[in-house]
Amino acid sequence: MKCVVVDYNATANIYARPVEGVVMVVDLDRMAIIGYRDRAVFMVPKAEGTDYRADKVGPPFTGPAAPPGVVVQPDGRGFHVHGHLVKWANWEFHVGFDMRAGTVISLASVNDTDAGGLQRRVLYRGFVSEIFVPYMDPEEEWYFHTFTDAGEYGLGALASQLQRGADCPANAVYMDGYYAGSDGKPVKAEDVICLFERYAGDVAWRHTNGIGLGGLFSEVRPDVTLVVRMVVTVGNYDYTLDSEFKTVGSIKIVVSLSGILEMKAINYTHVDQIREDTHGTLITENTIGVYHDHFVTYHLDLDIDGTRNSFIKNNIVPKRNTGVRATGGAPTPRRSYWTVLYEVAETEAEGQVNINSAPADLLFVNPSKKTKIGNEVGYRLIPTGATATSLLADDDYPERRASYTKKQVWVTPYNKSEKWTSGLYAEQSTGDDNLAAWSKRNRSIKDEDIVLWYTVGLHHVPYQEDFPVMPTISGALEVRPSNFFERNPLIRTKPPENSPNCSCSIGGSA
Ligand SMILES: [Cu+2]
Repeated sequence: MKCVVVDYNATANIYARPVEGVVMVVDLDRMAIIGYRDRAVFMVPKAEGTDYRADKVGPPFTGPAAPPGVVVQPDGRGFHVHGHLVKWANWEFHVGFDMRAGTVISLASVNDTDAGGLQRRVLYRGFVSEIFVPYMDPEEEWYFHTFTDAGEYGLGALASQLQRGADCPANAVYMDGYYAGSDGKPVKAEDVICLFERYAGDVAWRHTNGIGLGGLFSEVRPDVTLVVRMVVTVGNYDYTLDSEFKTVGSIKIVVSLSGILEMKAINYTHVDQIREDTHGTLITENTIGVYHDHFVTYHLDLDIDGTRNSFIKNNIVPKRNTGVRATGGAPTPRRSYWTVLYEVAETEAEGQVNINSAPADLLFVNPSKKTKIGNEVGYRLIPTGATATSLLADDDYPERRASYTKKQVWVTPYNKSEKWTSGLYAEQSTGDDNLAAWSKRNRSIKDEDIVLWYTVGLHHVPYQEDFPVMPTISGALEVRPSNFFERNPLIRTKPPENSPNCSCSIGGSA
């Protein structure tokens, strides 16, 4: 194992004072240093200003302060936990713990009140398969900083004990996790998962009517959601991993990044001194925050209203108005518009999508089930920011291991051995056991039990605000009902009690 050297005698921020230029190789079996190289000498950054603990940054606490808030649920919690089975509003799902994947959501189904209260399956199983974090400095002390966090360390094994009232709000309930320690003995990971209802002041649907039968009125339904959260601290980085269930039938999957940058010592104290590519940003004196990526890849075994699904690309394509009805146009002043071209992905090659290449709605449908008016029952994928893909060369060693990061979307037929996208043994992987390698078989994905692999990706160029600890930044995806229900499933949701926005006139007719 390669080891770098830091000086943490004068600060709790162990990443802030690297002894740059020194790298060692440690034989973990012999517990011996078998290689040592001191390539160059750099200034060790100062300790002052690196600590982020409350008693070191204050008092006085001169930072911005919002007044504290409270969560009030006058009727109590709206969800029930039976063992690991959770029931809330129109959702039922199972919450599990895995030392490699962290939280595992399985058997998620949504209740369809318009279909007589039928419980309809959405997700068979979903979890984080890998977090790949390659750094962009090719130098001797840095080239090997290309982490596969789940495969090397285990997200569940590194899950942090959630801080009550801070990591999760006051109305949260907590779950423990258990796993086998390195000595084979069971390890209890206390309070590593929390569940809470979120009242964020958002609107599920609304409309203000101005004219006609009802006159002037507003109908508003608040959006209340249920969040399942785990925080994983992988060395310097902290990932908050949320699955948010919405009454509209969506599951929003969010990763929020905080923690501490990996820092490189340098002799410069001002950007004017820098002539060469330092592979990062000068974020404080003598300190470079090194460029890197975060690729968080989810394994989502969707079962949309049943096991056999197909992957549909509704390609959004521009059209020229021909001006002639016989060719699909209209004799109007409009010159262009867009329309949707429906495409079924037959095999895995057609299931690989770079979502930034062309506009399309990506759907997972059950071809054997249709709505009353004939649309295929489905869910669509909605990427929400953070859609970066890897820019590394295909023949670069970390990229061979994580070549799937060239595209955000892969769809494969379910195979029980295909769980870990960088391979079962990610650390030793040479790329022959990863998602891209499996997909080379180009199996059929039409009307099969298929799996969506989605990668949330960020190119992280550090900025000074990321020091000494980084404010949270997020990326997400959502899977949302799309012709799954016969209509808006919230249409018969009762407005809140005593709401001024429930079918009450807010003025006279226009
Ligand atoms: Cu980062």
